[in-house]
Amino acid sequence: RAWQVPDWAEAEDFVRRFHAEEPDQPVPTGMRLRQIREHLERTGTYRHTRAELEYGARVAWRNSSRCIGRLYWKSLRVLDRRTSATPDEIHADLCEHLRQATNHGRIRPVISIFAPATPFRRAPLVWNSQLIRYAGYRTVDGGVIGDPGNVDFTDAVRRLGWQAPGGWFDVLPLVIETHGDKPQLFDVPRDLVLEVPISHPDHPGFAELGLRWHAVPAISNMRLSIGGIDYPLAPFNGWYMGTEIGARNFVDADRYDLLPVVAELLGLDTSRDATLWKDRAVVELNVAVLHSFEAAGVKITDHHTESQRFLTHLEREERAGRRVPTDWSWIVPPISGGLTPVFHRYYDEGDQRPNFYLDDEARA
Ligand code: HEM
Ligand code: NRG
Repeated sequence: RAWQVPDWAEAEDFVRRFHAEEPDQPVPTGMRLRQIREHLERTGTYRHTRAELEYGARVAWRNSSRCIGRLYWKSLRVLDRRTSATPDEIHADLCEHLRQATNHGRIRPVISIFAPATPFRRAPLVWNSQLIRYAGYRTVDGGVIGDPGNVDFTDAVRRLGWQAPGGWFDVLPLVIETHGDKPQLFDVPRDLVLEVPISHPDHPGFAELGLRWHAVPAISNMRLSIGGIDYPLAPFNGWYMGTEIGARNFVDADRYDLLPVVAELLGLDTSRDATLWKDRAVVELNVAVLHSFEAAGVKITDHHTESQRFLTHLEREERAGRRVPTDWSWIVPPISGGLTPVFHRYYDEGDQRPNFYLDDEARA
């Protein structure tokens, strides 16, 4: 994505909002606005203060209309990494991000913000969609070993020289690109990847499937946009909602596609759809995911609890006089939708900034 001159109106709107929500700034609003305007005219860009950066990142989360976890938006830890320039520095910062986020299972929401796009320098990029993802390998018979969702990315890192172990849950290397140079590969140190082996409280056979998942979902391919400035590399994480793993990653036909395997383990009648074998299997899979994370002491949430918390968030925001743009089709969980309160109502829609954006430029 080519660099763009930050829009003055967006910068002004952002700073005014920031000062309105957080009064007691050391510099008066008018003075800060004049400063920004002058920088924009002289250099074609401006630089956020740490306080602006922190507020901007938290509000970008608050404005993420697809996120059900927004009740905690104020607790986001912001790591200012704008001066990290080389792939080695960036890799060290990403490792530190994972360390602080994982916190031995007591997961903390964290965002690391790297250099923005400016007229003088291209912003650094990470090609991975998340800091931790499992490789997927196409087999000769047309099947896949590993995560089918990451087959193309896995091909790309192999072309860059990655020696693939060829297993079902191989953590992919990080691909870091700076200044548009050839990207560099880095392994994620094993001790920074907390994983949970999946077992079921009532079905011992479950553990023998050898399933596992990583503790921390850390999205690394979304652009953070604050006050007209783009931060293409700003990986963030919270913790998982069980359904993301138990109803999507393990279940989608173009992911691990495990319902037939689970149904066989449970001895279900799979001869016709109307036996509801898929529904029964998916529920037990979700029981297993929540049970396993809890047993391992890794923070996770279930869709009932999180739906209720999201409605609490809506109430709080309403009381503060703010709109909460919300995308019904992403907020309603992929199982038992109608059993959760988020199903039974309508929401404000629309795009409020700061926010996170997915650019569909092909990186792999
Ligand atoms: C999406 C939960 C933290 C930003 C989602 C989704 C869930 C979720 C269930 C839908 C994912 C999907 O269907 O693939 C949570 C929980 C959190 C959390 C339980 C715990 C604290 C965060 C944080 C940020 C964030 C810290 C950013 C600072 C987003 C964004 C999306 C999203 C931008 C949309 C992603 C996309 O378009 O692919 N979240 N989230 N979330 N969340 Fe959160
Ligand atoms: N469904 C994806 C992760 C998307 C974001 N979910 C979160 N975000 N919980 C998956 O890996 O299954 N977060 O920042 O916590």
